[in-house]
Amino acid sequence: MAYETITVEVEHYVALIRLNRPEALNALNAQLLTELADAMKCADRNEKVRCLVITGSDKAFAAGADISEMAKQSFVDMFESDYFTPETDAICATRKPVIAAVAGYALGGGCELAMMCDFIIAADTAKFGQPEINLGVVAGIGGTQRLTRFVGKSKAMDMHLTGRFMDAEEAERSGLVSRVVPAKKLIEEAMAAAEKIAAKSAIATKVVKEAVNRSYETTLREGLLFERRVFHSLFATEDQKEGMNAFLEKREAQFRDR
Ligand code: CO8
Repeated sequence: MAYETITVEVEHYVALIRLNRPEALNALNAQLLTELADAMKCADRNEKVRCLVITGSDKAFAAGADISEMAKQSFVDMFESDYFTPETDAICATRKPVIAAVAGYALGGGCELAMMCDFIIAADTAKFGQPEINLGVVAGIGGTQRLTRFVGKSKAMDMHLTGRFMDAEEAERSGLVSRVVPAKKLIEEAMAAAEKIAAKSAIATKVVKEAVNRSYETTLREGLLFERRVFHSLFATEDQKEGMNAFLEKREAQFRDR
């Protein structure tokens, strides 16, 4: 598929996907989400990719779903098309680790897209918000659920009910982002983190992702059992032998994803 609203570069086993609709501050329309879902599926299958980074521009990661595309839709249009569900399901189904590198606005669907990633690295210019309330609607691709899990009920209610924006410092303090870096260094830092992940055993990184995400879906007892079983199962891999032998032999591990 040829892309018009995103760009994809693969370097050092990392796929860097840039949202690229500068005229609309990277607002998410059907075309962009279809292309993004396709690019992520391709990256998941591509042996030259071991980690993904999604980013936007200096001004906006994404300023939300495209309001001009949504404005005329009726309930029946939204319901029958199941607007954005197949695309966001595909994005969330990516098994390789995905980092969101956020500068500028991450609003509405943009904030929700960032939260679909495995973790968020924010530039000091980042601004997060769920301002759908100002449009007479609510978040529709995960904001009420994921933001609440990230920052707790009180702050999530505040963000969704007032529509106010959260700056990078508050986002880090609240647990929404894993780290804040100077805007000029955002891509460098995100790529360095991605390359670090790309050097690990790909089996182990996929298992980490499954196990951490499982913590959102299940009870503590079931989650602990799941973790114990996947921990046990990793002892069937060559990468476990390599990782532990490399430590004992005081050398870098060379993982082969077996
Ligand atoms: N949709 C469409 N176009 C947009 C959007 C958007 N979300 N955001 C910005 N743009 C466009 C503007 O219309 C403008 O276009 P033009 O130059 O042609 O007039 C251009 O981008 C630049 O924007 P501004 O001139 O407004 O730039 P400012 O720097 O003055 O302001 C803001 C930047 C504060 C980000 C402002 O643009 C803004 O408030 N944008 C809207 C933010 C918003 O409300 N986002 C939530 C959208 S709703 C949503 O995301 C729901 C998600 C769930 C969907 C689920 C479906 C099932």
